[in-house]
Amino acid sequence: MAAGAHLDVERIRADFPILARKVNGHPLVYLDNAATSQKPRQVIESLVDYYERYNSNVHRGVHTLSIEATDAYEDARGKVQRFINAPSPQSVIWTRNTSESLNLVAYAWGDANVGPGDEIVITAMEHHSNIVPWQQLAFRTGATLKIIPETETGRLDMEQAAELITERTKIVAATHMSNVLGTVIDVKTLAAAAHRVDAVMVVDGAQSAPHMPVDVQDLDCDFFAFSAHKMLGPMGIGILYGRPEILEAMPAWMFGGDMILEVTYEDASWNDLPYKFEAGTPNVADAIATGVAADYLSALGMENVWAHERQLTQYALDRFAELEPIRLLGPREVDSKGGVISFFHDSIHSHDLGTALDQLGIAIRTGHHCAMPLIRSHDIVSAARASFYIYNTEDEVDVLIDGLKEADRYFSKAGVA
Ligand code: 7TS
Repeated sequence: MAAGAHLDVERIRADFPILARKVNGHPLVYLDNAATSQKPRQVIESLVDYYERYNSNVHRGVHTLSIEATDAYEDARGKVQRFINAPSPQSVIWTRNTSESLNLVAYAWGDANVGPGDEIVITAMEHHSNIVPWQQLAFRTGATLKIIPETETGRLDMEQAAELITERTKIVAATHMSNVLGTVIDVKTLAAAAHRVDAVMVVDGAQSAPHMPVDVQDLDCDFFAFSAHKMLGPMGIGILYGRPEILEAMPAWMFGGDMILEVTYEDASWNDLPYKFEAGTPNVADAIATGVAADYLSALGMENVWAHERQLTQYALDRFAELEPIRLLGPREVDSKGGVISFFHDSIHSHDLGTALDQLGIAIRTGHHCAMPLIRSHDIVSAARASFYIYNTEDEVDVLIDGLKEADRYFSKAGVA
């Protein structure tokens, strides 16, 4: 491990089969981690192991395979509980992804507690998944959506936040880290403001849980949503943490097998937490593999993961300064941002930049990043984005910068830029 290094990146890279791949004749440089992360062999093997050795339905079998599957499924819940320091396994609900977790809160808690004249406060940095469920809740209930603005330097305007969170506020919903700007939001302070007016605090942790230490009890949030696929786990599985007493009081949302206690033709009653919110056969294999992913990250140490990414981001920010026609979105200082750098070229469309980089084996994301209001507020329609993870290196940042210089030269010669 190199001096000053927080992670043994070479060793980590050896765990990720896909990183050995070539794309368009070049070694893959995967810088689209905010969209989804790659998966280590341990996670892939866990999926194969489940289907080869103990695939079975859970919570209903007396046979060995079902008992093994149930034990592993619940064991994984415990791993995720420890990963975010949730107070109990019952407060950890498996969903499909962050989007479903947020919809669950909007429907189950929102429909029961929000009415005409109430206010829902979100931020100007939200992914559509943390805008539209609240907008729809507002339409259904007659509530109003309020937006905490971004400052000139790409941070959240906390003074405005203090003014917008009032006695009328029922829900404050904020991303912990912006998927476009990389800005880390002080959700702990927002939670305190929400609680002063008896509102609930919902945190979209899709971009934070994979990259930094998260302690939901320390944040004092009421709900925390994230996706396994952005933290080395499989697609199709997500997590909703809910404060236990709120989950107890919250009505069920989806109905069906496993979530019931007793059913007659006249009525039905609900199972205990967390099963009340897990209707139907769950995604057992992917839950177990999520536990493996959480273990993988915990073994590295989330402090080290965060330090590695910030170091890499600082390096990238310094190197981006060499690129004249390219402008950055979001804070320029790593003390207030994580490993996401969004940028745009004065005269080359981000899709063209993305395609040019792909020719060199470099994977970035381009477009509106599912955050149209945020992108538009910067008077652009599209941006390019590089986002880092545990296996990325300074050499890869160099490849990106060289690639951008090459694209700039190419399009300039073609008379486009
Ligand atoms: N919230 C944030 C902050 C996100 O970045 C994303 C996904 C989601 C919610 C939704 O997660 P899902 O697992 O339910 O889809 N963000 C991105 C992205 O930035 N590029 O692709 C997906």
